[in-house]
Amino acid sequence: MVQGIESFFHLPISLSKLELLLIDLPQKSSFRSAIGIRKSRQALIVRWTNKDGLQGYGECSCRPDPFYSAEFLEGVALVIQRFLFPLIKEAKNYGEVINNMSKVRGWPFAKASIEFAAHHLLSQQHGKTIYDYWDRPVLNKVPVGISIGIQENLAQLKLTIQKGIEANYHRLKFKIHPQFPPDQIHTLSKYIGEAYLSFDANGSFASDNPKALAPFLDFNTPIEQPFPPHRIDLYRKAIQELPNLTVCLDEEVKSLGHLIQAHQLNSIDELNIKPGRVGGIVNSIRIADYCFNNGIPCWVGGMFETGIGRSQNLQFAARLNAPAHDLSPSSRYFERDLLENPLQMDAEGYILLKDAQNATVNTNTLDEVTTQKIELINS
Ligand code: OSB
Ligand code: MG
Repeated sequence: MVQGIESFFHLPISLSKLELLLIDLPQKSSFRSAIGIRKSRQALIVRWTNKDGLQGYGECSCRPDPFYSAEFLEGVALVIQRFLFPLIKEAKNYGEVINNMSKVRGWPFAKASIEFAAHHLLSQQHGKTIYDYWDRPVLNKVPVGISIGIQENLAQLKLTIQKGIEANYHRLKFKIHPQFPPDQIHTLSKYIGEAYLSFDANGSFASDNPKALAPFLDFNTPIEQPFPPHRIDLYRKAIQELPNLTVCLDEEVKSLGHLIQAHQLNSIDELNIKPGRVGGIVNSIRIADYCFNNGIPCWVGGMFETGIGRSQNLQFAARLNAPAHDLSPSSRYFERDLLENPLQMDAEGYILLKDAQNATVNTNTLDEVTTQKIELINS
C-alpha cells in the first residue's frame, strides 16, 4: 500500500474509560539472567473502552522493579493516572493520542501500553492495522527463537539445548554474564552448526576487563547489550582490544534518537526492537525504517509477554524479515494465558500471522489473574 502509516493517524477515536489491570501470572519455572531471578510475571494490562463500548487491550511489559530499565509497574500506573490519562482524554484521533503523550519525557513502556490499546481498538473497528499502511513485504508466518536463562549446571544446559534444537526454534539465545562457566561455553561450541546461537549479557560486562567477553567472540554472533545502557564509551574502548566484537543493542535504545546516536558513533551492529521499550508502535516502525535504510539488521525482542503482548508484537515482526524473533508462545513460560486460543508454534518453529491477528482476550482468565484494578473515567 502506498498511503503510508500517517493515514492511520487520522482515524477518529474516543475514550470513555481506561482501566489499569495489574496481573500476576505464576511461571512454570524460574528464569535467571544477569538482572535477577524471576518466578512470576507481573504486568499491567490497559483496557481502553470507547464511547460505544468497544474495547482495546495493551500490555505494559516493563518489570515490577527498575532493574531492566528505569520504569517499573507501580511507577507506570502512577504516571498513567497522573499525567498520561489527562493528556489523552480529549484526543480525537490516533495521531493525537501519540502527540499528546509526547509531552511527557521518557516512560516509553507506559506510553506504549496506551498506544497498543488504542491501536487494538481501532484495528478491530476498521479491520486494518497500522502495519497494513506500512510499505513493507509481509510474511504469513513468523520465525521464533528463545531466550534461555542461566542454567544451574552443565547437565541442565545440555538438556535445554537438546530440547531447543528438537523443537526447531530458529535461534537459541543464551543469557550470559562475566562469571559464565568455561565448561558451559565449551558445551555451547559443540552445538554450533546445529542451531543458530546468540548471547545476551543484559549489561553485565561493566568491568574494566573487556577480555572477559573474549570466549564468546569465537561464535561469530553479536553479543546483546554487553555493557550497561549509555556506556558506549565502554564499547568503544572494548573494540580496541577485541576487534571481533559485534553488538546487538537492547536496553541502550529507548528512542529513535538513541539509535541514531549509537549508529553515528559506530557502536551498533544489530538491534533488538521491543515495541514497549521504544514507546510503542509508531516509534518501532520509525526505528525499523532507520535500520532498513542504514543496513542494520533488526528483530523483535520479548519481555515475557502474555498472549496479549505477543500477538501484537508478532504482527510487527511479520514485517521485519529477520531470521528469528524472541516471540515464543507464552505457554513456554506460563500455565495460563490471557487469550481465548493461546498462540502455538508449529513443528518448524513458526507462529502463523493469522493466529496473531485473530487473537481475542479471554476476559474470564484476565479477571481471575487480576490483583488490582484502577478505573479512570473520562467524565
Ligand atoms: O534482555 O531480552 C532481554 C526479558 C525481560 C527483560 C529483558 C529481556 C528478556 C528476554 C525475554 O530475553 C525473551 C522472551 O520474552 O521470550
Ligand atoms: Mg536483551
